Amino acid sequence: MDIKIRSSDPAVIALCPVAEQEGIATVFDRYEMQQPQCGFGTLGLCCRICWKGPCRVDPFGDGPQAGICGAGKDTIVARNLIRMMAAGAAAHSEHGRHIALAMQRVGKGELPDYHIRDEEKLKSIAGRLDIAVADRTITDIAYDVATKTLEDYQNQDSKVPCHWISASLPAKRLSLLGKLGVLPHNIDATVAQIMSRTHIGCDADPENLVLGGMRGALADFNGMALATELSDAMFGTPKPVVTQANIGVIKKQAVNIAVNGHNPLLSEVICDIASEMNSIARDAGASEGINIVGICCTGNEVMMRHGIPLATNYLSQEMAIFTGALDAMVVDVQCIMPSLPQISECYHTEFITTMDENKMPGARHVSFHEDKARETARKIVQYAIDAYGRRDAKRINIPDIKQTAIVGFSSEAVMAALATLNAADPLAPLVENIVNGNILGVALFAGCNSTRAIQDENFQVIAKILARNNVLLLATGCGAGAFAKHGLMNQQATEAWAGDSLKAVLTAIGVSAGLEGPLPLILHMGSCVDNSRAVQLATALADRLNVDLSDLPLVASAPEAMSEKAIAIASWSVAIGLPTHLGIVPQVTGSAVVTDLITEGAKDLFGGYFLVESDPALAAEKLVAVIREKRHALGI
Ligand code: BF8
Ligand code: SF4
Repeated sequence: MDIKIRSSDPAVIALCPVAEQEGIATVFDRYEMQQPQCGFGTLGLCCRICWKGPCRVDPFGDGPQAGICGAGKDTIVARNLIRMMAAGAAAHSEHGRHIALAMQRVGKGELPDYHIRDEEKLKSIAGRLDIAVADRTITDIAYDVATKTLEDYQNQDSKVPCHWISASLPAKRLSLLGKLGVLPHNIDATVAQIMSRTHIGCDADPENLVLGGMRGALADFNGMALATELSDAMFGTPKPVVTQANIGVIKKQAVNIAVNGHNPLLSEVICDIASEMNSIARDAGASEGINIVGICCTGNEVMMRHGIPLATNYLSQEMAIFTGALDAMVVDVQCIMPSLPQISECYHTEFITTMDENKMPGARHVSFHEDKARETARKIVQYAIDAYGRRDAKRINIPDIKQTAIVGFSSEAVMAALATLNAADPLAPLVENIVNGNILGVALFAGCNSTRAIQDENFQVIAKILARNNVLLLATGCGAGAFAKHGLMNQQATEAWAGDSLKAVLTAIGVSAGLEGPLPLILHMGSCVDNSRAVQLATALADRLNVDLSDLPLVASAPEAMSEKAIAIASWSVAIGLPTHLGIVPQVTGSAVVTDLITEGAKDLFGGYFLVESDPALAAEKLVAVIREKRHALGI
């Protein structure tokens, strides 16, 4: 197998041969075995919505042009697309609900294992939600913040939009979305409505379906915004921290525990307990104690709050086990490959699921509930220590591949860094440098890895070209993981890749903020739910300039988008007005009507639109052109 064409990550290239030698299939082998993938599915033309199906529409016009019920290609493609948006919204919003319910119980004094670690953040959230803070205890404020947040899952008055979206977007954008009828009033109801209107024999109008999907995507934004903000209040708002990324962060002499998934309610407690159990690990022979490493978005969460090193991102999560030195992988929800427990069985690795609604055959299940969080975490860490004793020294193979990364640029951290240049008006230096062209524009990289691209490659190619063109770069999710692993989130990368004027700005801010050098080339804003951080910054900029988000020289890019969550994110990105690049052709091209709707049609409605380009260099050129167009329209 030519591994190079599957991944640009040197750690993957080093470890795939180990898998081959062991006779264990990886995601890259399974990709090969799926070729050729179904053409109807690729075009979005396969419908399995009822048991008369599956039905497929012939894309060349020769065979059937409608399913058995009469649904044509436009209906089928639109229904398939918006069901994916609904699933993404459900996933992010379940995560958010979990955090909100936990915060409500903290407010009631029912969860002694959790606290409000960032009281200032909680108070600022309370202010945004119109909740009084004066002369009140932190727990009372937390209870009210959580309760008001949960109203976004309960409100039945469709004329009253969700609190969080109302508190997060510029007034101009909210007014437009309201006029288009796509402001969600209730996350659960919005998701349920998409499922209902796509049932057989319901909404068949592609435009109406896509607009319904956009409301679902905006519900996704609402769910992720509340998840991010409440997590910050409970676990701390990220600040810049120096750490390392890639598989070389796994240590031979330590009990290595990978936390994989998404929700900080689990990973935060594992980190706390691990630091308390170091001596037990040393007594078991691990001279370096316990080493927690992160994978996927949980990796981003603990990396930005605690500087925990990142082992890898989505597509290479299996590789951590092939090092032979991973003693446990602890997972919660989302983007966890079902192959992992089977691969763990070939090694000494304990694979532990923790959420009762997310079990996997072959895994050890340790049911995690917030009221017994520390006790459960202790049990999990002990399983890892026990597994350490079962390691096979001959199978240990940890490629010494890792890069320094400076991470943790929450919008508060960005504002704090800017405030060192202008305390009275922190946004002023950013605005001035955008207006004078030192910063050409801003690009937010988000989303996953996909086997449809060479892992991490699109991210790197596009980012380097944009940086040369003086575009300020932000990143979240597995995109952020890609940049961290490939050494693009450190100061050396700024020296190597930033255009001259961007470098000067990043250096002025970095030096003044005490980093003794420039800010990193790409600012790490967190996990996937943390895309709301970038929107917060963009909203501040738009308000400051008295324009809408669609007027700003701001673009988004998901060069390796894969999951339903990524589809939801990319869709709300369009809905809030951003030109949004996809490096993977979406499964909609079987319908010219839907394809036009989400590209040209969306531009007329929202200002934002999908820009599909799978060649990364061309994509970068197109994004630079879009940014220049936006500048021109603003007269700057
Ligand atoms: O939420 S970027 S592969 S891990 S979906 Fe998944 Fe995609 Fe990674 Fe995080 Ni986001
Ligand atoms: Fe076929 Fe219509 Fe059923 Fe879809 S809903 S599977 S197109 S009959």
